[in-house]
Amino acid sequence: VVRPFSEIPGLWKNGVVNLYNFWKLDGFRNLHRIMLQNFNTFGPIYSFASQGYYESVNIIKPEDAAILFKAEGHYPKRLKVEAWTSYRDYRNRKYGVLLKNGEDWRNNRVILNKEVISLKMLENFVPLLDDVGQDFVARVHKKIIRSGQNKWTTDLSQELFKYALESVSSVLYGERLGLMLDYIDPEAQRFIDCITLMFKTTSPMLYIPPALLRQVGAKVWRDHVEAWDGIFNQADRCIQNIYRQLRQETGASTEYPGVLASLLLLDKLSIEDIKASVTELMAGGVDTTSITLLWTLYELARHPNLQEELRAEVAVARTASQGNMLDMLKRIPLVKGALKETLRLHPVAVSLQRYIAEDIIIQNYHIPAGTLVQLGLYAMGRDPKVFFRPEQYLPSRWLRTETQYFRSLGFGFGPRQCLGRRIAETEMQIFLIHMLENFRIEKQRNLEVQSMFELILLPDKPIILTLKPL
Ligand code: HEM
Ligand code: 2DC
Repeated sequence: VVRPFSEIPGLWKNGVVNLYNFWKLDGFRNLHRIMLQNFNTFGPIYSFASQGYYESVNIIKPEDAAILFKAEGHYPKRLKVEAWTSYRDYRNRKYGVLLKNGEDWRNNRVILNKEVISLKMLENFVPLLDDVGQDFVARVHKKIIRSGQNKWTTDLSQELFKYALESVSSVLYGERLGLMLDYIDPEAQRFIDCITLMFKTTSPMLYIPPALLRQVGAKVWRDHVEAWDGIFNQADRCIQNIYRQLRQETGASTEYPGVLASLLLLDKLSIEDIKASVTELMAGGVDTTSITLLWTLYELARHPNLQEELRAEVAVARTASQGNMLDMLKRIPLVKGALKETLRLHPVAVSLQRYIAEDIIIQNYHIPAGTLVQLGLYAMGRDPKVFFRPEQYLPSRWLRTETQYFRSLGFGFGPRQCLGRRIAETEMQIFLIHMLENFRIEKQRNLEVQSMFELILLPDKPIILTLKPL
């Protein structure tokens, strides 16, 4: 017999006690480990209430994820990040595709899909992203020469932020910001810093309502507003710039003009809607890919033999495709496996969530429509019942040997999955190709890095790597 919702094991009702325990465990930074621990305590399904207003059922099994996503309905809805909607309401700015819901979300998303995530756009994106990749490599070579030691030892995160922002901007605006140069626009650097601050200040507001923090004038709310203001101002500048150029242009150019200009010319979304979503794309395109690349370099440094294997695959692909990058990307399955493996062990998103649109049965419990159900992505990636030897970094597991059914979910699933997925994947693949072709990646002995939660999962200490020319 199916058991009722109320019998799901877990931390029911006492939201205040939960929140207090959470605090004691430094929960704001440990959400991923707390979820893991809860699965160990309660089994593959548990409920969690904090604040009373935010109650969810947590699941971990791929088979259960399949049930969840079949019940997501026509207008899939994630956990609402109140800090983000509060800012927009406060400043009277429109929601973009990230924050919209229902019919409005769907209308916008359908049009954005064609310009941002359709396979057809790859041929437009690849030359732009390849240029940025080549410039990154040239920049590293220069740093190596300047060091006078034939190597460069550094925390690459700032360089990767710039690489990621340059990449996503080149696709969005069809032109370069110039972040691979020695002297960069201080406004661009400020944009990068604002995104980091925006994520960091969001996580406490998952548990303490932003409206309250705003009323008492809390620093975290003020910092959050300052961060989004910086993000919107910089994005506005970029958008205005393209808008002006478009109005001055006469004859139709044959060159691909970028996502923003394409959307403006298409004329199917209002300018305000376009601005809102392009701002979200620009902001969503920095920390996500750069941190995933940093984790990947870290894993390659820890596994020198695997690094050689990947290098060999890239060399063969280069020859076979005769330098055609679009073709080359079809010949690097192990590099793609490495990226999936990175997102398994170091996912950007600790969980995926949906408010389910219909009643479902999971682990023999009845869950009514409207419930917030969370898939613990970090916990699933490390579960020995789901992945054979989960602690091992094995890109080849994605080639054939193991089943992949609802296991590769780093970008989410279905019509509400990551809109930037195609850009992210292509940008990261091209980056790894160029890095493997040019440098050996090494790390210091005894460097053990773990994840910490600042809305997205980040390395808990600087990752110092050494790059040596081949
Ligand atoms: C949504 C992951 C890069 C823009 C999401 C979601 C995840 C995710 C898990 C939620 C999906 C769901 O609920 O099913 C990632 C990862 C990235 C990445 C792992 C890189 C490694 C990017 C980039 C952009 C971007 C580069 C922008 C160019 C967005 C947007 C949404 C989203 C706009 C909201 C889509 C919607 O609600 O319709 N991402 N992302 N992401 N991401 Fe990404
Ligand atoms: C954070 O409990 C933990 O891709 C919460 O590019 C549940 C939750 C809800 C939404 C998730 C968020 C988590 C992590 C960061 C995500 C976000 C949806 C989109 C966002 C996964 C798991 C991200 C990083 C976007 C951000 C774009 C934005 C900056 C404009």
